[in-house]
Amino acid sequence: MKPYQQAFIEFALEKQVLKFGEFTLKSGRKSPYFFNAGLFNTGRDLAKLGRFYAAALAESGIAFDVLFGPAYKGIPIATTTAVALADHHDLDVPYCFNRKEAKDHGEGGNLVGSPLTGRIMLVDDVITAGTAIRESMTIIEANKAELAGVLIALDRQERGTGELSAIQEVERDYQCHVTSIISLADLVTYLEAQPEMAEHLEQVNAYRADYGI
Ligand code: OMP
Repeated sequence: MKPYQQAFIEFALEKQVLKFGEFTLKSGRKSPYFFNAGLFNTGRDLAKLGRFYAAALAESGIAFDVLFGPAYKGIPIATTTAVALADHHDLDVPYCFNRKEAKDHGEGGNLVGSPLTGRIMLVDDVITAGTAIRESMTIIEANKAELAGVLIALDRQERGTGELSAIQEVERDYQCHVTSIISLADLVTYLEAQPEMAEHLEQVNAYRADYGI
């Protein structure tokens, strides 16, 4: 695990974005942990979050032309990532987001920001079943753009409908790379080094045995 990944786990724990307990996921699965990116909810949090996304993007080496943040949760993520790329990586990258409601006046259309053209890097919080990504693909395809990759904060590394993870299904279906700041494997590595978190580790490992890939 890279130092920025360890720092990201500590940041998520500190902000209670990452919590242990009993949670019911969108899929109906009962999970011993949950990642709620909405709790990165101050200006400083958002600035810091952007730096982690930008670091993971630089690390991935995936070439892209435009950052796309799907409504709603992808919007602040794409914005802060674009700012961090400019401030910390000397990269001035165009970004764009969609609105969920169609607009029939003003500039029209459902996209705001840069045109959605070329190789698109989609940024979002978490992928579990991949539903949100599939919705975004419809928008990207309608604009005749191409999905270069997807960057999320946490890869839960869970099985999707079959033996592959939801993320592996997205990679197969759209021929793109999906990358994350941290994965469940990184979280397990972190927990293994924290003796006071042994109980959480045990529950996460049991969950992983049931639903992991
Ligand atoms: P998909 O759109 O099915 O991939 O699910 C992603 C959504 O799962 C997120 O937008 C959240 O609503 C939710 N989620 C989390 O935010 N964090 C988690 O740790 C787990 C989930 C989830 O319900 O699976």
